[in-house]
Amino acid sequence: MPNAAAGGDAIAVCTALDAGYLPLVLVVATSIAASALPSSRVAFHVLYDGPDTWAVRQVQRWRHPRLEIVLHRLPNPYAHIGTLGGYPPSTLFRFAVPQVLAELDRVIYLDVDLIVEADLGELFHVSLDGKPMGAVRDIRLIDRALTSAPDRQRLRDDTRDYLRTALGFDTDDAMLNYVQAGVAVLDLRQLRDLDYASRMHDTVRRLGRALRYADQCATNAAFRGDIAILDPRWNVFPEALPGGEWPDVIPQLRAAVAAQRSGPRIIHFAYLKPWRHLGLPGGDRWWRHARRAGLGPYYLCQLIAARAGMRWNRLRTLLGRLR
Ligand SMILES: [Mn+2]
Repeated sequence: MPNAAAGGDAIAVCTALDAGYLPLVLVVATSIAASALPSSRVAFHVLYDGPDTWAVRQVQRWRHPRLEIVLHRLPNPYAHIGTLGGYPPSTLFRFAVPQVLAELDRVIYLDVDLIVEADLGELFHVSLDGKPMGAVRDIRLIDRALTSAPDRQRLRDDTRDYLRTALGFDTDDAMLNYVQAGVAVLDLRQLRDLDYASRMHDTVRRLGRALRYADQCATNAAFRGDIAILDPRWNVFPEALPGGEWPDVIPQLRAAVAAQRSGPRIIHFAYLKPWRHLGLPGGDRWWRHARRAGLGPYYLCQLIAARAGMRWNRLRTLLGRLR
C-alpha cells in the first residue's frame, strides 16, 4: 500500500457542514486516528459556516500525533438555494471543496454521520481510472430500483421512474452505478478544470425540488457514467452488518453486501443516527468513539432528548451546561 507519510504528504480528508454538526467532526476524527497506521498522517479539512460556538473551540483544541484538523470558516455559497427535498443547503456546501482546497490535488470527502474503521491510505491512493471522482454504489437505492420482489413493485416503479426521468439513468446497467455520496474520493484538479462549482450550480438549478437526496442526486445526475465505483467496504450501511436487517438484495449486489458484512471499513449511519436510536448495528462502535472524543455526556443528552421528543436546547437548560 502506498504510504502518504513516506511520500511527504498527508492523507487529505474533508467535510463541509453547518456549525451545528461540528461535534460530529470530533467523533469522525477520533475514529480516523484510532484506525490510522503509525506511519500515516491525516489532514482533516473542515469547511463550516459560522457561528463560532463552543464546538469550534473544542475542535481547535484537538491534538493527535497522526491527525490534524484544519478549520475553514466561510459562507456557504449555496445558502440562498434553501431547503431541497427536506435537506438544508448545508448539504450542498461540499460543492465548494475544490475551490476552497485550492492547493490540494486529491481529497477524501466524508460525511460526519459515519465512523472510519481502517487506515485511509488505501482509499486516498485508489485508482479512479481517470475519472474525476470515485464513490461506492448505493446498495439500498439500487436494490429498490431493480428488485423483482412482488411486494415491492410500486416502490420499484417509482424509484426507476425517478432515476430515469429526473436523473437520466436510462438502463438497468446505468442504475447499477448510482452512488452513495457520503464517502467520495475527489480528483480536485480535474474537478477545478471542468468547473465543478458551475456544473453543480447548474444541475441544482435545473433539477431543483425534483432532487430527492439533494447533493447525492445532483452528483449522480451531473456525473452519471463518469464516477469510479469503489470497494463497497468503504461505505457500509448498518443494515449490512451482522444483526442488520437487509432484505434479500438483488443478485448483482450480493457479493458487495457480503464484503461489507465481513470487513466494513467505514460504517455510515445514513438513515437512523446512533445519537437518536439505540441498538443499531455498529452503534456501539460509534458510541465508543464519541466517548473517546469526550462527547459521551453531550450525545447522551441528545439521545435522551430525541427519545423524549424534546428540543435539545430545552433539555440542556434543564440539565445545566453539560459538555
Ligand atoms: Mn450521511
